[in-house]
Amino acid sequence: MTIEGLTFDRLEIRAVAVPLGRPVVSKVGRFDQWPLVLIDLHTKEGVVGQASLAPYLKSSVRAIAATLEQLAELRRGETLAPVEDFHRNTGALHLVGRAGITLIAASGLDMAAWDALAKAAGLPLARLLGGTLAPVPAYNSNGLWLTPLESLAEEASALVEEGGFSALKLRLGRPRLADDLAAISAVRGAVGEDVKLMVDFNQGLSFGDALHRCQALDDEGLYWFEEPIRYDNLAGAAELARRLKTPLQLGENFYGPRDLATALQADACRYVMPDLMRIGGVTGWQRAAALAGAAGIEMSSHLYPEVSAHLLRVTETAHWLEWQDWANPVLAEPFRLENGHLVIPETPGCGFAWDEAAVGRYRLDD
Ligand code: SMN
Ligand code: MG
Repeated sequence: MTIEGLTFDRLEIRAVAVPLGRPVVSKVGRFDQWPLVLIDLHTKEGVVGQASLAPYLKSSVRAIAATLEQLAELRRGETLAPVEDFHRNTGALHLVGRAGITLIAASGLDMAAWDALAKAAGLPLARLLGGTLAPVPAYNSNGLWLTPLESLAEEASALVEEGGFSALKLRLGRPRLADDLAAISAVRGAVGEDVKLMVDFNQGLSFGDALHRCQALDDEGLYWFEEPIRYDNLAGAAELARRLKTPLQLGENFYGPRDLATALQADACRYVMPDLMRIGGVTGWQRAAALAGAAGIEMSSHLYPEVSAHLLRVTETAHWLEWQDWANPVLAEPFRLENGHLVIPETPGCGFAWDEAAVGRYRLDD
């Protein structure tokens, strides 16, 4: 099969809500289940490109699916060309905005199209993009939410054990500084000084509280401070970045590579961590990676570990993969972890397929 030969036929969109091993308890909400929109992009040649979107909220599933359908209608019968399609898809929806659901739907289609191209080429995506499949350094982000302090030590040890991890993410921003300090000390006591601790405030603090809280935590040896304040307050982030020693991390809410450029121009952060659903899928990631690379800023991933792993292999300033096992319940063969690294399978495309029986079990009503 030649990769020029793929023709967009139709999209199959199914929504599931999978159980979470550890419920997400964070400043962006509490989630016991994790909704996923599964995209199967069928081509006339029989290759099927697959991707998923994680909209956090079940109530957003319908709007995303409707937008995907609308874009599919425009692409039907055309040759798959994700870079060109990305512009046409976002352009088709710009009257309702270039971010939000426009970009989420375009990102989903883009990831599915790249998966199809890589499958047609018979190559894992990282290879198609010019890289190799070496294991990708990951931190475990599967727990350490804003849950009772007493549970954190045992959970931290279990999280390290899950894949021989050398780095974990802990959520902070409890009402009292003393409780954030107690959370850090519980985790440190359990896993020791050598395990890196990324901490995430999930935009939960006002600027003044963030300055006070982060200054008080600045000598705790934390690896990064993630999103202390609202993601769109870049001037505030820049001020925090100037006044703190611990590197500031932003990026899961960048809508498109231009948001990353704007954050770098504002000196708003030391590190970046785009999310494939918002940065613009594979196409958007590669542009973001070029900007981060040119600026010498290290780039990590947010969610979507199976696809992000491929992209980190071709990212000049690749940093850390955020590992979450949340999609595992619907994957036929979940990716393996080895010594704190995610192992990319030697399979064409992104290397995953749906477990159809599980999809049936977790399916949300249409
Ligand atoms: C996060 C991700 C998904 C749900 C809640 C919180 C978090 C992260 O910001 O960086 O993992
Ligand atoms: Mg975060």
